[in-house]
Amino acid sequence: MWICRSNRGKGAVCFIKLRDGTGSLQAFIKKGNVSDEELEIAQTASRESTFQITGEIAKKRPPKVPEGEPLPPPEYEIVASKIIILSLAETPMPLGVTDKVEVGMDVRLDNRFLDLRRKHINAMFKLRSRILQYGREHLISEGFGEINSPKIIAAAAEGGTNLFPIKYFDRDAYLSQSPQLYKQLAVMGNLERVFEIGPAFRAEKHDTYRHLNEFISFDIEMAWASDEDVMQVQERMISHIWSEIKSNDQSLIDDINEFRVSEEKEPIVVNVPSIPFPRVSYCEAIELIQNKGIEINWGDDIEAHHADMLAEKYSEFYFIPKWPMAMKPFYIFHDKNETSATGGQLSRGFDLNYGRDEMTSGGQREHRADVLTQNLIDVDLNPDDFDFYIDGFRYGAPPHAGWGLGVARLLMVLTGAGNVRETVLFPRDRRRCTP
Ligand code: AMO
Repeated sequence: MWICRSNRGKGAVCFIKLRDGTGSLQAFIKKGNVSDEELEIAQTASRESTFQITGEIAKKRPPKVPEGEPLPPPEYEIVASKIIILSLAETPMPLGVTDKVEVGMDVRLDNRFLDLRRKHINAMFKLRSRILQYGREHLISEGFGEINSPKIIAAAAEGGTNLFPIKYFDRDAYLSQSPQLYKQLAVMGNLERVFEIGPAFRAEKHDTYRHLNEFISFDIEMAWASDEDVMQVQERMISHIWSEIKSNDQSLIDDINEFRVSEEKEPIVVNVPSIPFPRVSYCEAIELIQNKGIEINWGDDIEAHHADMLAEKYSEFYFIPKWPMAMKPFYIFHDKNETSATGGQLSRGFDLNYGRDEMTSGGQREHRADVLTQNLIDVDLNPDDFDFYIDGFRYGAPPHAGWGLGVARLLMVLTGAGNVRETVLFPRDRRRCTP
């Protein structure tokens, strides 16, 4: 166990507070029970040193309580008979584990292994694991199977400008921006419901609280499905994740709240979102933002400061379906038969937002090889670079749909963390590629 509180006691006795992943415990160390050398080690060892302690578990002496008042439940301690020091921690530490930390995010991230020992940070990453576990469980219960697509690729899925080039033997290749093309090819191969949780790389020069250059994308792809079908999969999955966390992981939320309260921040409450989530179509969203007196035109992107206006009405999860085709990638289905006033310019692409922040993009896909080829030409991509992909649609192709969800952003809204760097173990941004 780790020493987490300074040693108390001099002379013949000493108390140390220990912790490991199962909890914390006081050790009572007394001259005579252990050797003089062991007693000295216990009295002088630095915080965060690790020990192996053998001894007997005993009830601690109960605290004094005013007459007539009930005693609190008994507490236990270990009365040590043998102490082995496993590793002495160096001093001073770059940041404290049990004290209030006054250092900035860079120092914390440089020393992430220590930062992680802090209770609320540790809880954050346990919750991250739960999100993935409950998400996986839910999709498997709906008949999805997990796939893994290559991360070394030769063609851009999400536009050619934000690729990280790499040398692949004697040719050029890139780090994958998303599993998009491969999850679709898996569906073309009769794996009708697939999901993937894997890294995506974007060479974007953003420096914001919600962009990283490497992030984990939680993707699905589903045959015989429309945009509406996969939005429903997503809302069921998110609602399941929230409900499982509420039922099973309140202690992790409590650890985060203990810290938030100490920082005078509102504690977080896990409210299971009711389904269906609201749908605010792109056209409605533009109108709503314009009605708030904010300048935005049909065809503009809905940026975070625009979404602030939507968040006044929709503060939690809501979908924004039916984006203009011109704003969506070539693989999205262009709904030319859509008969609204937009003259057939809409697509079956959607986003999921939580308040101001985008969590997901998705949509129904174009499944006709000739239209896909034209779509590539329309956005100045060379169809020859996409032969391996277009070929997948030449021999029968089911209509299909899917989405990609940013895991770090979902954890950010669950835990009230104000920055995705908080929710990624070792974040990668423009300035950071270590540790
Ligand atoms: P998109 O590019 O919108 O769509 O990405 C999907 C989701 O991934 C998250 N995300 C990011 N998170 C952190 N840093 C970034 N730089 C970053 N970029 C994206 C966001 C976003 O909503 N192929 C499509 C998905 C699909 O249609 O299936 C895609 O990748 O939460």
